[in-house]
Amino acid sequence: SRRALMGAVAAIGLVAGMVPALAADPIKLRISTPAVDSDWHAKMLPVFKQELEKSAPGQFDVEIHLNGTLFKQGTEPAAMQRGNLEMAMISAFDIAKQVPEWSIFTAGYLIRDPEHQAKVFDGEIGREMYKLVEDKMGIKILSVGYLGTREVNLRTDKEIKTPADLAGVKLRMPGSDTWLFLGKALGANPLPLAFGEIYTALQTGAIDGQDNPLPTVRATKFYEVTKQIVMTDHLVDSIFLALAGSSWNKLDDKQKTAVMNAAKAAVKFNNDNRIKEEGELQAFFKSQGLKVYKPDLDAFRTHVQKAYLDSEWSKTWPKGMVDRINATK
Ligand code: KDO
Repeated sequence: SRRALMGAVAAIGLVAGMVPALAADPIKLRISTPAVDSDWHAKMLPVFKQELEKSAPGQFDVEIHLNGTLFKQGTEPAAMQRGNLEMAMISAFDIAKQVPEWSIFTAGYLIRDPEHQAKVFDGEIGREMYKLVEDKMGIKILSVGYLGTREVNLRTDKEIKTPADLAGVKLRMPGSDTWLFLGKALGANPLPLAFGEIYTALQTGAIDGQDNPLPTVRATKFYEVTKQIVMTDHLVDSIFLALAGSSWNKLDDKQKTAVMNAAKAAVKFNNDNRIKEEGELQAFFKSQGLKVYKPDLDAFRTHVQKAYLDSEWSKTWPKGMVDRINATK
C-alpha cells in the first residue's frame, strides 16, 4: 500500500542519515581539451588528478577527455558557462572573445620567455586580469601553464627570412579573430582550421603550414608531413587551467586549496618537461630531415609589434599594461 511504501522510504532515509560513513558523492570534474595524449599539457592532467586524490581522498572524480572529443576546440568556455563542463585548459585567445582586454596576451613578441610569463601571471597583473575573467565570464583560472614558444612549420622548402617571405603562404591558425590576426601580423595568409585537422591538411597540401610550439610538433608528428621549421619565436604561449565558476563556488575552503595546489603541481610538471624538451627538439627535427633555422628576428618583431599597436585590439588593452608587462622582471 501507499502507506507501507512511505514508511519504507522514511525508514531508508533514517538509516542512511544514521550511517556516518556514507560519504557524499565525489564532485565530478570533467576536463575537455584538444590536446593529444603525448603532449605535456595532456600528460599533466593525470598529475592534477593524482595530487587532488592525495590531498582530498575520495572527494573528487576527475575525468580527462583529450583530442577535443568531449567539446570542440574553442567551445569549452561557453560549455563551462552553461554548466555543461567543469574544467578546461583555455587560451588567451579563447578569453579575448569575451574579454577584449585579454587580446594583449595574444600579441606576438610581448611576453619574452617562460620565466617572464610566470612572473606576469603570478603577480599583480595576473591577479587583475584573472579577476576580469571571473567577473565577466564566471570562470575561475587556477593556474597558467607554458604551452611553449610558437614557431612557423611549413611543408614548402622556400627559405623564410622576413615577414615578406610569408606573403601568400597559407598558414593554418585556430579559428578566431585574434588567432587570424596573429597569422596576418606575421605576414602570412591565415586560414582557420581546428587543431585535429592539421595533419591531414598538411599531408594533402590544403595548407602550406601551421604554427605551434616544438613539443606539439613532436607530439602530433607534424614533422612527418612538413619540411622546415622557421624559429620565429613569435608567441610565448600560455594555457590556463580553469574551472567553471559554478563548480568553484560549490567547493569548501579546503577543497579550493586542494584544487589550487593540484593545478600548481600539474602546471609545474608541464612547464619543467616542456622547457627541457624545447631545448632538445631542434636536433630531433634535423635528424628527421627538416631544416630548422632562425629567420631575421628583428624584422619579424618589428613587423608584428607594429601590426598590434596599429590595430583595433590595442585600443582595448588596459592603460599602461604594455609598459607594466615590459617592466616585469
Ligand atoms: C592550436 O590549435 O594550434 C593550439 O596550439 C592552440 C592552443 O590554444 C591550444 O588549444 C592547443 O592547440 C591545444 O591544446 C592542442 O595542443
